[in-house]
Amino acid sequence: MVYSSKWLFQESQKCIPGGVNSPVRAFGSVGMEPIFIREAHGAHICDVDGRKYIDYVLSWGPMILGHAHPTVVEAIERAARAGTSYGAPTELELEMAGMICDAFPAIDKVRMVSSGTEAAMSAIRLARGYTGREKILKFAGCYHGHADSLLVKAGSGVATLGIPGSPGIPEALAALTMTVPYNDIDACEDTLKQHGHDVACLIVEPVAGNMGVVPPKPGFLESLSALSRDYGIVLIFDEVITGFRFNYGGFRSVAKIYPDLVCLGKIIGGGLPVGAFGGRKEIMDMLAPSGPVYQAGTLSGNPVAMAAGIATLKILHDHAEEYGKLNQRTSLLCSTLKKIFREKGIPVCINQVGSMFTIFFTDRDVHDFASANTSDLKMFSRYFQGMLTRNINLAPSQFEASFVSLAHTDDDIQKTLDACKKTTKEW
Ligand code: HOZ
Repeated sequence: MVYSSKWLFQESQKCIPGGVNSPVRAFGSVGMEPIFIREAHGAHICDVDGRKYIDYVLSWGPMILGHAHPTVVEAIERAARAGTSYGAPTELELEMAGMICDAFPAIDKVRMVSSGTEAAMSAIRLARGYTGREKILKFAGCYHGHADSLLVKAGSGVATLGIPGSPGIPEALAALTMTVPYNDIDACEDTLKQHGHDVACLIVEPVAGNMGVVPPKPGFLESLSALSRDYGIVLIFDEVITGFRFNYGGFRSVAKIYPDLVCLGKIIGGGLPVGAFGGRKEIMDMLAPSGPVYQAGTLSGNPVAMAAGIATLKILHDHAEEYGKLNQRTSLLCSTLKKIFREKGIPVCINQVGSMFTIFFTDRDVHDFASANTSDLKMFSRYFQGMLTRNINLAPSQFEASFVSLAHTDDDIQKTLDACKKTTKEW
């Protein structure tokens, strides 16, 4: 029996809240119902209705090699045949930790967890435990997973649903989270002048990806680093999306900045549920069992997930020159998209960093959450629908990033540009 996406969504809503296991997948903000996926290979994803799309969601970032890469699948199969979980340490965890420490100069020690949310949540607890302070500072529109302290003025699904936070988070806890606009170093400085000595950590996406893609202004991250040092604040770079995305390691443009902690996820799991947080030895050694800050997980460092992640990282390491081609291919895609919109007189701001990009339907420069919100969401929906109809699967929300993988070919890029021409022709 072959079920349609429509039928599966109806049935799913009876037993899964909203019919999905993560809100943005419901396609609510783009006025559609979700496509249910049957399988995916390389740059292409197929739904249960028999349609094949060029995929720019890529599982929200992890599939940088493309879907079902044979080497990764083989590593998963081999690991699974040896047992899927032991709840005891393995050699694979050591190998993964070594690879991460080698790739990130700021990371002396790393702890594996099962998601990016868990990584950020644990990093915050560690920063609080290390400093003995309770307040945290984040940037409006940045998203660091859905832990209680972090769902304040958050991006991603929270921005997509247009809500400021979430019921269920104690006010007393939310009050400890302060927010300032992304890229606004003056606002950050002012806030720290008042509260700096009570702030445990400053958490930031070095390239924001959850209010759509927003690059840091020159000097922004360097200034954050200096401010953190002045006030004895733990600086956390959330590289869940950006880690291994632009080059083998962290966001290269800030190579001279050493954050105290780094959160990772997505690519390091090769498509399996993995997160990690790591950093300076002195801070990491505060974690149990070396130190008093408690953090644990039955599936942390899971052998199958480690095998998928290691296989992915090895390929990236051994073909690091491919990053340049990937970033160039994405630049070509974005510059030609810009041209198509310009010729049609449709104002857009396309933010692209390496192989991630977002199209904002605005005549403004998008540099923070307020300017991201100037985008015409109706236009975005219309564009999304037009592209999906033409078999191009983009991130189904204005406040997310789309990604290009190493499996995307020139032909895929050309087909995407043709679809854009056809979509905007009707406008
Ligand atoms: N919030 C995730 C992307 N930033 C979406 C995850 C999902 O729906 O799979």
